[in-house]
Amino acid sequence: MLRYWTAGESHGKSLIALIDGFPAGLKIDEEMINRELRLRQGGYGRGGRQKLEQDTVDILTGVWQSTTLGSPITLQVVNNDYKLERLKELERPRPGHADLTGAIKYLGSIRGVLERSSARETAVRVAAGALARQLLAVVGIETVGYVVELGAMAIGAADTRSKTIADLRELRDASSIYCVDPSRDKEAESYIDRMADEGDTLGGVIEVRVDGLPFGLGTHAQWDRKLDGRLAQAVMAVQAIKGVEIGMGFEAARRRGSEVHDPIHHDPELTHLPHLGYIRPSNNAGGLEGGMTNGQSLILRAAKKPISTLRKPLDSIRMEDKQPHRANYERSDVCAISAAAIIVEHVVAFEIATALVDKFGGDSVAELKARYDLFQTMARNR
Ligand code: EPS
Repeated sequence: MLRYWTAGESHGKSLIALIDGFPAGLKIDEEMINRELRLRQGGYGRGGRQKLEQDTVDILTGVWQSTTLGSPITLQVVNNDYKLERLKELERPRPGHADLTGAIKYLGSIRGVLERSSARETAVRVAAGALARQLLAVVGIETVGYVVELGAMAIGAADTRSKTIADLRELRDASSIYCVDPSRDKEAESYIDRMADEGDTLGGVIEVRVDGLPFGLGTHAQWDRKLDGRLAQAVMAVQAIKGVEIGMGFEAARRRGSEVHDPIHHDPELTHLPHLGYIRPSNNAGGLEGGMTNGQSLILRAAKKPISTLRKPLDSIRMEDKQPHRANYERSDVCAISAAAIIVEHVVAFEIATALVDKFGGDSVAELKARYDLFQTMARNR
C-alpha cells in the first residue's frame, strides 16, 4: 500500500514528507521535483514569503544511487524563513482560517494552529506528488493542472480536449497566472492588482487532466477504494479547497441522461492504446465510472476560496476579553490560485499512483510494469 504523511510548521526548520510503500527500482530525477517546487512558488499575486524561499528537495532516506529501495522515502524541504521560536502569539483570530477553531479545540495558541494549517505545507505534498509522477511515467500516465477561473473571470481555453498534456503544459508554463490561454494574462494580472489595492484576495477554479490511464484503477467493490472518493478526499484536504468536481460535475445534475452519459464505440485499429480501442465521443464522466478509471482522461476541477488573510481585516474579537477588534494581519498572498494548480495536480498524481500500486503491485517497478503489460494483453482479449 502506497501512502504518505507530512510534518512541519510554516516557519519551522523544515517540512517533511514520509512516503511508505513506494516500489523499488525507480531512478529518481531530483531536478524534476525541484522544477515543480519552483512552479508552486510562482504565479502572479503571491506574497513576500516566496522571495525568501528557494524550495528544493533533500532526499533523506529510501534511495541509494538515485534509485528507490522499496523502503520508506523521506523528502525534506528546508525553510529559509525559519523563525518559529521568535514568533509571537496572534490575539485576534482571522476569519476563514483554522485560528479560532484550532485554538479552542487544542486549548492552546493560535500560533500553534496556524503554523501547521498554513498552505506552506503543500511544498512537500508537491514533492511527494512529483515523485509519484515519475512512477506514473513508467506506464505512460501524464498529468497537468491549470487555472480555469480566477474569481469571477473564466480563463479556460475552449478546446483543451484536442490538446496533448505537453501542449497544455507548455501553454500553462508560458502564462503568469498558469492558465492555458496566456492572452488573458494581462487582464488577470490587473484583476489581482485591483484586489491587492483594495486589501482583498481572490480564489478560483483549477482543472487537472490525467492522460494514459488504463482501465480499472480503483474499484466499484468497496466504498473506501472507489477512486473518485479517494481523489475527492485528497483534493478537499488541500488548504482552501471548498469543492471538487469530476467530469461534468454539478452540471450533470441539471441535464437529462442522454446528454450526460458517454456513448461507447470501438475502433479495432486503436487497441494498442491504454483505452484498448474503446472510444468515447464525449468524456462527461471525467474518466471514472463505478469508481474506476475507464480508459479515458481523468478530468477533475477544484474550487479554491480566496486567501483568508486580508490586508483590510474583517471583524473578529480579541481572545483575551472577547471584545470586538479587527482580525490580525500576517504577511500573505493576494491570490494563490496558480500555486493551487500545481498542488492539486500533484495530490491527484499521488492518488493515481496509489491506485496503480494497488492494482499492479508495489514491490518493484519491474514487476509493476510486467503486470501492467500482462493486464493490457489480457484486457485486450476480453
Ligand atoms: C506559503 C507560505 C506562507 C504564506 C502562504 C503560503 O508564508 P508566510 O505565512 O510566511 O507568508 O505565504 O500561506 C497562506 C496564505 C496560508 O493561508 O496559509 C507557501 O509557501 O505556499
